Amino acid sequence: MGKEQDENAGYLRIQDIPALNQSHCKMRDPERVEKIINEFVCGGPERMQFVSDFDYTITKQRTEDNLPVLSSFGIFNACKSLPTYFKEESDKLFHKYRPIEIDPHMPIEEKVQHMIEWWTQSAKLASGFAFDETEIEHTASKFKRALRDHTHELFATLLRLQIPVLVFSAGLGNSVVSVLQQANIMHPNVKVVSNFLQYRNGVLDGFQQPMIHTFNKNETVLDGSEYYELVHTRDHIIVMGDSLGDADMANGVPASSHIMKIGFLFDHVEANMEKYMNTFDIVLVDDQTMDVPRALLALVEQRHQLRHPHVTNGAS
Ligand code: MG7
Ligand code: MG
Repeated sequence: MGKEQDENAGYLRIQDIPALNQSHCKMRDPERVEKIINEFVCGGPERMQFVSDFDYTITKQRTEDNLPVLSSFGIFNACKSLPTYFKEESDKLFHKYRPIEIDPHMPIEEKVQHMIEWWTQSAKLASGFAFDETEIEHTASKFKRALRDHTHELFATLLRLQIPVLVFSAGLGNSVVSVLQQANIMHPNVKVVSNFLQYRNGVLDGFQQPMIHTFNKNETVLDGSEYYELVHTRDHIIVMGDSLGDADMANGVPASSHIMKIGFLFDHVEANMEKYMNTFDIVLVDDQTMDVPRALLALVEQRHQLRHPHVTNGAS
């Protein structure tokens, strides 16, 4: 009887979810957020998937000691054995193309051409010399300290609930995997889709296909893949990112899906606020933790345990 009552305990309210009532947690449409949470909770973990950006989403935008956090490409560029011209040329490309990437006025279609050029030239630059990947591991080991607070707990919950996790990065996959591995969160339910180094005859030969750049970073590039097969029936999706383009990562999933988009905003808060509010369902201002996504999953897990006490909680 008690169980039945709990199960019908009714609609969850935003005001009863402390993580969503923090002053830095902003929502354009709290009713919509509330509705999606209730869909998630009713559907249970088996309908959920989790999609996250890596750079400055899994890693922090700001660390306590204010030490800069390198991006996944940055970790590669910091490797000591790279040819001297590499860093110079790579910086030149960055200074040419980065302003285009974030230009608020240029239309996306026009940007795409430039981004393809950037990633292509970067791949060419990373070609024709020997490179030992353990160097990436060495640099990456310093950046496991830069993961958002409670990232371990988040990934442990996702594993416990067997929710597939896609870490989607237009950066360098080798660095992403290395950081996740060294932080012990590269669990079997975690898949990294990104740009990985390619070798030919023992020397570096750019990146493997398909190229993942800022504007094709969405589930359409997964079409027909093994991962797509795994997740295409999971229509309850949490998407997390720190850039506006990250909100599109779930494009390509069926239109009937329920998607909760969480955006981490840190730089130029005032100038960016309106766009972030219009793009993400939840905007977290200078939040260097995983507490909000964890709170959502905790609600899903609680209701799931009430329904299936024998499945998820062997101890009780
Ligand atoms: N980004 C894209 N490319 C490069 C590169 O070759 N070097 C460096 N340092 N950064 C690059 O995490 C993805 C982000 O990395 C940047 C080809 C872009 O700004 C992209 O959004
Ligand atoms: Mg990012």
